[in-house]
Amino acid sequence: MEYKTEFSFNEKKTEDNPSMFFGSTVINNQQNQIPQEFVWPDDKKPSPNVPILQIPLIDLASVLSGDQFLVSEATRLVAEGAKQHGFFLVTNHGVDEGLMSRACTLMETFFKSPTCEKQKAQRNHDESWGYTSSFVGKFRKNLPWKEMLSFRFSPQEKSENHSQIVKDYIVKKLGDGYNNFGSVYQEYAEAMSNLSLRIMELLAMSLGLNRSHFVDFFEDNESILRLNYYPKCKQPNDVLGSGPHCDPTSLTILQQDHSGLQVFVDNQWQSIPYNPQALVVNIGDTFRALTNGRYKSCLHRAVVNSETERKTLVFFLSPKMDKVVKPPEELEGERAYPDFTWSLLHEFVMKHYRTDDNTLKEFAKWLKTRRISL
Ligand SMILES: O=C(O)CCC(=O)C(=O)O
Repeated sequence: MEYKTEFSFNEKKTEDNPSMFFGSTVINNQQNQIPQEFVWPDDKKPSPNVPILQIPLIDLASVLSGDQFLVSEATRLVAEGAKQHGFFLVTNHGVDEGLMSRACTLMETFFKSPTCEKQKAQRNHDESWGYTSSFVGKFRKNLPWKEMLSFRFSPQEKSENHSQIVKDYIVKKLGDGYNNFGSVYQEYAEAMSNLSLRIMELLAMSLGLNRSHFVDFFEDNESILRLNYYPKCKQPNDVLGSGPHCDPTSLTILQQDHSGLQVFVDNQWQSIPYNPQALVVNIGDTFRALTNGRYKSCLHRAVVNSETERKTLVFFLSPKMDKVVKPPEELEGERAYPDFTWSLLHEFVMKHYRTDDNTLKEFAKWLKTRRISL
């Protein structure tokens, strides 16, 4: 099916930062020239050939087997990757292959439906879930060549209210016809939340901490599941699917159907190798702060192409909003960042700051001006 929607542009400045706005630009792939809002400056445009980043490949089954040699080898590899750039791949992760494949295929049901259908789930500008019609964004230029549908997820809410937070949201916004769609992403978010806790065990061991240290911290996580849809583009070398950013969240798990993810390491963009059996994991700023800066969160971006659309499913693990983010005693020493809550960092990146590799430093300054003590 040809990707075709109308083109519109609305904008609204925020009170806090006049250079940020919430607008909506919808791509029309039939136009010969792509709209100027999507064209990135020359120094930020993607280069066609970038080297492939060497990143650790972790066989999670071997870690769960408890074999001491395999566990220590895996923790060594994870620590190495986490200190260099924060990226690694996991295989044998235990997430059902059928579920992963349904979750990827079903994205088309939504993203290829008419704009008015998708806009039933339109994201509110102060929330991080809902549909962003290509290009409802906070910025008036350098727009990302993509559409997104995001859901809040919390295992806690499920057990407390017997609700299915992802499914309930989908059916409420899009109607009963989306029952199956809702069940799939509910199940997918639960699987990714469980997987993220297994990866947290590995990360804790790699830092010499008690295996359950971060599981206890994240078991009532308030996370986001995001579906990214990158249409084909006639000028792929002028645009970016996702602009350079560091994830402000704690841990990111990404499933992709084609390559396109790049990371800025050793002063150059390098691409994450595409491995259909593997999920890509990366550390975000909140986890960086939890390790007192020992583990890195790294600038990354997504490129698009003219041949195929690309779909990615991304689970962003975050702690419960009001939990204090503070490194454990074992990792203390000179503090790299002040204590904070995810709720405050979330407010900062939603309202005041476009995330980059300085987010935590700028956030620390902002916290001082707010004189917030936790
Ligand atoms: O889709 C990708 O490859 C990257 C996605 C990403 O970085 C994001 O959604 O924040």
